[in-house]
Order: sequence, then C-alpha cells, then structure tokens
Amino acid sequence: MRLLPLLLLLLTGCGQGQAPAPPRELNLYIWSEYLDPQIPADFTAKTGVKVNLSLYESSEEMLAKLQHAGGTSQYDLAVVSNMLVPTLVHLKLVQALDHSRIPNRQHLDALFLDPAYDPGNRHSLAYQWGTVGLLYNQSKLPDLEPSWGVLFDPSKVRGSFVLIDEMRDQLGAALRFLGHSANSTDLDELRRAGQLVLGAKQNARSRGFEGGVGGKNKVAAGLADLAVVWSGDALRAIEEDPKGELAYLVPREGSIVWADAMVIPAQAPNPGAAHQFINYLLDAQVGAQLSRYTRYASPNKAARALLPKEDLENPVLYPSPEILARLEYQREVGEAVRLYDEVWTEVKSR
Ligand code: N2P
Repeated sequence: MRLLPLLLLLLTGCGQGQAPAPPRELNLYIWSEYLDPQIPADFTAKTGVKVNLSLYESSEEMLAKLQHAGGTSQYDLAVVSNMLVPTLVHLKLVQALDHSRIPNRQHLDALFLDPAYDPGNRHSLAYQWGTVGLLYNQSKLPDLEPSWGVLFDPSKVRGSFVLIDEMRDQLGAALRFLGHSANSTDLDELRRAGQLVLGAKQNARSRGFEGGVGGKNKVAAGLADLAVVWSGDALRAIEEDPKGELAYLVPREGSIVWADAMVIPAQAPNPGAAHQFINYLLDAQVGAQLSRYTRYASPNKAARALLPKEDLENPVLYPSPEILARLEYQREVGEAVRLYDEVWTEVKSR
C-alpha cells in the first residue's frame, strides 16, 4: 500500500475493524432558563450531536466550578458574563476560538465585535444582553417608588423583597444608590455598599438572596412583593402572569447593563461541537428564536431583523434612550475584584 492512501485511511478513521466513532456530545454550562429547549433539539436532529445541559445560578458558582480541579474538562461550551472573560482568559480557563469555524459571527452588532473585554473576540462571542432592575407586584405595591431605596432605605421599604445572589449586580445596585459607579474600585465606597446590602438582608421584610431565576419565581408565586432580577426573567414572569399584576422598573439612581458571552473551556472534550453550536446560535433564525424565548435583547443584528416589532419596541427588552442614559455598562474591575469578594463574603456570612 502506498503511503498517501494509508495516511488518508488513518486520518479519516475508515479502516477496517475500526471501532465506530463515539457518539458526539456537547456539554453546555449555562444559566438556568436561558435556552429554548427546541434549539438544542433541532441542533441534534441536524448534526447528530447530543446536547447535555448543566445549569448554574450565579457567576460565583460558575467560576468556582471552572476553577475546581478538572472543571474546565467537564464542559465544551459555557455562557458567562462577558465582564468575566478577561478573568477566565487570565486564569487560562478558556481557549481561543477558531473564527474560521464560526462564519455567523458576522451577524453580531458592531458593538459586540472586537469589544474592550475581549479584543478581536479571541475568546468569546456575545449571547444575549439585558439589565438589572426590580420585578414587583403592582397590586401589592401600587405606587412603588422607582428607587433602590425600597431595599436600602428602611423608611422606604414597603413590601417583602428578594435580593439577587450575584455579587457584582447586588453590590452594583447599592453603589448606584449611593451615587457611585457600579464599577467602583474604591474600598470605602464598596464597604458602604456592603453595609447597605447587609442592612437590607437583615431587614424583617427581606426574603433573602436568590440566584438566577429564584427571585422572579418568588414574586411570580406571590411569596415576595419585589425582587432584584434581570430584565428577561422579569419579562417572562410578566408575560406568564395570568393576573397581569407584575411589572419591571429600572430605579432612577441608575443600574447596570450587562452582556453574556459564549466561551470554550480550556480542556473541552469536544471543541469541534462547541464551535458548531456557537455558529448555530449565531444564525439569524436561531438567534431570533433564542431571544423570543429568553426575553433578553439580542446582540445579533441579523436576528433582530426577524424579531417582532412589539419586542423591539418593548423597553424591558430594549431600554429607551431615557433609561439607557441611567445605565452603566458592567466592566471587569481588575485587582479590585478582591475587595468585592471580601465585602460580599462579609455580607453573605453575617
Ligand atoms: C437567565 C439568566 C440571565 C443571565 N435566567 C444574566 N447574566
């Protein structure tokens, strides 16, 4: 046998007696209620790659999982807050993307191409974006003041409330209430923000911290009157509420606009399938289907062109210029993350 055919045979794995290729699987690590189950089902039907979902409820939980020994070899793809991308790169927890396998990345908005948090999109591509705000029951709190004071100023607290178990978002809300940046790196500002969150936690009306969709579920079930939540989860609760009593607001002191990104963990067992699924999610149709389900804003302009007008005009999904002016884009804070960790641990442990 000549060398070339032999090589081909070895490379393509079609030799006689060769074991059949193992079934291809994709392990996806993602926030809960953040993917239309029909999307992985269609992807499997199309490609034969089975998608297994592992869910998480907070960035702290996700980071701990990836940092744990062997953590990065458990998943092929993760959807994470984009402000954490520099940290994940720095800690070598993610691998560079092969852009040649993701032609659909061209559908992303210019805003999400070559972003400051990941120059050249070397390690990440955008998934969805949204805001941090308050989901509340209008019949229980008819004239709710649009202020973070309803959590942090005891004289303004009206109903029972749930805090969000996400360090940067919850401390960010307190920082904004104090008139500071949600990206503050000032120890005194952070300490004061921590004291406010601790005060809220210890308030008799507090129903504690919930990660992910927990706060939204408590308000939807009538177990709390308001909760710090993300816009898409809020909108899903509002749209699913049979009584039409729920509403979402962005407090007047301002809040956070965040975005999530897709990354491939460093030791992903099947990076090929991960690239394939990223490209699939960035398809215009699939991207539109994704945002129709999650009720978050799409960073994909080709997908947005397919979304209904009511969605594009819904200020919970796409904040009006007036609301946008009060929002601050969440950024990585470098070394100061230690201060956040310290203050947060203090708040959570007391
Ligand atoms: C969806 C979670 C949204 C992620 N349930 C917030 N970064």
